[in-house]
Amino acid sequence: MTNHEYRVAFAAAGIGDAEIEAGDLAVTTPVDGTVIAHVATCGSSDLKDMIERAHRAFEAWRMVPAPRRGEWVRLLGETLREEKETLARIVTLDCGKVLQEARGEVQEMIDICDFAVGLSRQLYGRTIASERPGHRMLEAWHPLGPVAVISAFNFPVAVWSWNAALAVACGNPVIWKPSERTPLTAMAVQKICDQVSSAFGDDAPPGLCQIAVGGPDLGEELARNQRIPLVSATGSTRMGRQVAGTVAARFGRSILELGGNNAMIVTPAADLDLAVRAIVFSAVGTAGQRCTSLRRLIVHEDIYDALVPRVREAYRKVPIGSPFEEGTLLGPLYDRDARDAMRSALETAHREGGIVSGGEPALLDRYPDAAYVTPAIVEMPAQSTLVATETFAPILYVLKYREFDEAIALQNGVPQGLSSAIMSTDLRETERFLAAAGSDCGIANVNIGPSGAEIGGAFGGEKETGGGRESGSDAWKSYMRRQTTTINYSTDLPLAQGVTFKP
Ligand code: UN1
Repeated sequence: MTNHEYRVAFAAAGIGDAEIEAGDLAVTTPVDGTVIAHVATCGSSDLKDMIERAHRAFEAWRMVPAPRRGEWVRLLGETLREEKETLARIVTLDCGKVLQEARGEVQEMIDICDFAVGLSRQLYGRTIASERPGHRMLEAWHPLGPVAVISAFNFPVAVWSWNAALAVACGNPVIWKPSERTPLTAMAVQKICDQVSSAFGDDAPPGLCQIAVGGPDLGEELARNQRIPLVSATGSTRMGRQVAGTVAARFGRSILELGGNNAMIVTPAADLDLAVRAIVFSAVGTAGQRCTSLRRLIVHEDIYDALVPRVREAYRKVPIGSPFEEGTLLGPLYDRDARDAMRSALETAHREGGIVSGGEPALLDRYPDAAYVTPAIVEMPAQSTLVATETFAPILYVLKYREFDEAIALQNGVPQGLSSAIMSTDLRETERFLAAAGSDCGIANVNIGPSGAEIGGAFGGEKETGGGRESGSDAWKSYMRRQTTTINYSTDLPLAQGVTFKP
């Protein structure tokens, strides 16, 4: 896109020239590596005002009936449907993912809105049998308070939406600190939220959804602030460790979605055609920059020579190009630092005896300032510290196994525990993979790759991935406080556990 086309895209999203010219934060697009905007960042006192506004919003919003709150989310979903293409183009511009995937990301927002609308009528508590005569027990779920969402550049809008759609339906305002790399997408979403609030009516309080554009200091302030009962953070394990510590020190709650180092086991019973497709999508898609990207391929020795050359061949054919061009499957890495990190990982792999193919810079003539690469496959002699480290790039480490238990041990033998997959048509193998002694990850897939989860399931993982769950299933419970109630409708006061205490 040309400079003029950027402006057209911003204007379509309601972002005026003044908002992209005056600010202190330079925004670079990974598409060609040029600076496309300067946006204003949020100062510390602005953030305090925001938290105050969020509190006032909370006092009003928690009293709005949940199904009515769901109506706000319904309108958000409707508006996103209308704005899907515009927003997808800004996502591509901001983070560099190919347009098809950017559209998928906006679709993921729409899907979670639909889910949360239904949820707004299903915030069920239980009734519980009381051990005392003439007593009734129940539990209710109440709104929690302002929720801070800290998101990463690679899913600049979907992660916010998983949190925000649930939070708002559950009665909580949201303060969003997007990655400082992708503020434009967040600004476009904020316009949509403002539009939704005005269409909704007067019972949408100002400050229901706000964005705080800026660096890690803002995230730290949100983590420290006693008035934010829940911080949901997506990003590196290093960031998560910091946020978790700060939030825990004040007894706040956090949802952490941190690094992944996802593996796929391919057994002799695998459908290899399916395996090749699943591998290429999950290892090369989003230029290997998903938390769920496939990074480790654990292949049985009997099919190793049938599979690995096919994957290598498929890699050679992957169309690399501008993420705006239809047909491109591999767009740029976020920036040249990411490419340097990829190169350094490949050099280490080579030193460790890995056989590296691919991983070279690409399209240097056309985009000298961007960071396009060819996807890399590395046949590794062992699962070294390097393999156990998440490098955010399209690098696929390939390991060989003989016994099934060995494959499971390799799969689980890394510090991260987000997603995992097995390719096999053998029921015994797939069930062992899914059993208690199988995959230790939050997500365990059979005959699909580890990435591209639907919103209906809870999303998140174990160990250094942080343990949080967002999105579907009962993840909503993290956004509410549970209250257990016992009601005595008798004329006596029997005590629990049969205790007698009569003065
Ligand atoms: C992420 O990379 O932070 O399962 C999220 C997936 C997507 C979400 C990825 N639905 O790959």
